Amino acid sequence: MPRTRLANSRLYGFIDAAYLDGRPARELTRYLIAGGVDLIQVRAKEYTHAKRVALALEVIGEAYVSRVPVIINDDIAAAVETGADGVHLGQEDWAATHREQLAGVRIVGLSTHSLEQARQAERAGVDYIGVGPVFSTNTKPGVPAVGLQLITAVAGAVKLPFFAIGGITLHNLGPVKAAGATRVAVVSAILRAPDVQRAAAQFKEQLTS
Ligand code: 3NM
Repeated sequence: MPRTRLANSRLYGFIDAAYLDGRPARELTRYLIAGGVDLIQVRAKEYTHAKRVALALEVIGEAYVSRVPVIINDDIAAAVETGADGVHLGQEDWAATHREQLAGVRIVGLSTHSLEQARQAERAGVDYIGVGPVFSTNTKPGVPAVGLQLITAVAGAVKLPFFAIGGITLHNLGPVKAAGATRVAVVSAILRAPDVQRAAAQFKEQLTS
């Protein structure tokens, strides 16, 4: 994926196994894409590798039609095996990862929770970062919020594309944008919405207007 495409991305959507609630991943993927997400992350923390691969293949099969890139959370082997566009790593996984393991991976994203981590990620040459959790969130319970100040600090100090993440809803998107974010990653406010496509479209509309 060319860097410009990543830079032009605004809305990062998820297929998070914890929020499927029995719904087919393919159908949710279609709704996300119809709503305008620019990237999709497959996040299945509790799944076995085999189950994660199966889920990723469903999402990739659907997203391929629209050429929306699919990123796999944490599981580098799953990203390579499925031909996904990239992998997203947390700080601990990143620290435990040898660079050669990422050789076949086109896009590498990293979660960051401080200005120093964001700067380090930029120096390390990752393709994008997440910055959060901006607000406390049930999707990542027990993790303290970093607040809007960190968004402003990262926006002023880091050139890498960054996605604000964590507790972002249609109601607080205004302040998140005002703090300096042009891109957001959203799990529950889209997947728990009564109409997933509409919720994604509303985020996209607010991010592009
Ligand atoms: N990563 P929701 S916060 C997956 O700060 C994730 O790195 C975070 O889910 C980080 O949109 C988060 O439901 C949860 O709050 C995002």
